[in-house]
Amino acid sequence: MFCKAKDLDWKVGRLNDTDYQRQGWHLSEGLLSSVDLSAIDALILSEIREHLPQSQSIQDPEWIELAKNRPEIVTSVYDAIRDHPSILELGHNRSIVDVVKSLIDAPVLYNKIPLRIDVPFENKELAFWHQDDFYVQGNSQELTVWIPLQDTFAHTGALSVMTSSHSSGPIPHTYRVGKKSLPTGIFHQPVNIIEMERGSALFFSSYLIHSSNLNISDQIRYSIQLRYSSSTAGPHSTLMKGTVNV
Ligand SMILES: O=C(O)CCC(=O)C(=O)O
Repeated sequence: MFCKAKDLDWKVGRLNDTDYQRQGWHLSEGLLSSVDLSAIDALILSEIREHLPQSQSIQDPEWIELAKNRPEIVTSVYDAIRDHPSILELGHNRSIVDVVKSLIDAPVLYNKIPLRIDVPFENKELAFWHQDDFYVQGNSQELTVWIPLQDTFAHTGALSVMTSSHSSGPIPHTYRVGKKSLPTGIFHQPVNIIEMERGSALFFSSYLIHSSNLNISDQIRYSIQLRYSSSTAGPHSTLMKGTVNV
């Protein structure tokens, strides 16, 4: 059973009382078609085939076994597809950009677009609770669009969000663990795990506190994180490889 967020009526323009404004996040179900994602599927599959030529899909069971046992191969697939034009292209997808335009003024897309490959039971790259703003250091009108390439249940590692936490604005991330930093003293707030079908996209404020969950399924969890900034809300981040108009 997937989370059924009320669909934002973005077609009529920017509204004052939207779920995005109240919750700090908006789930747009069925926003993307298979065609919208097929270039990225094909890109990943072509890199998988460099290591396992007979692979039939990005969820090929043999590939998943190889990925579990040989993390260096996952890293090499990740490195080979990083910054590929078809990932940047998704950031210009009309359906996505129309929603972004309904949420922030004069958006631009950051050129740094991570494509995560989360192998079952691998915890090294899990993102602990954080605001993207802490790491991106952009202006106050920035948002992330989180797009899974497969149905993503809680057990696949669906994202957790602390609903309405964006309304606090930027908060200190004072607890350090490795390269990551977490806020403290905020965990009394309600948390939702956003289960998503392939084709859905989650839009959330860069002030929304959120975290990864461990993928304990038998599938690889692929996801793309597009980030947009507003051209009218102050300087953009200098850490995100520049911006492009959408
Ligand atoms: O995909 C994930 O698990 C974490 C993504 C995330 O935290 C982010 O995009 O800011």
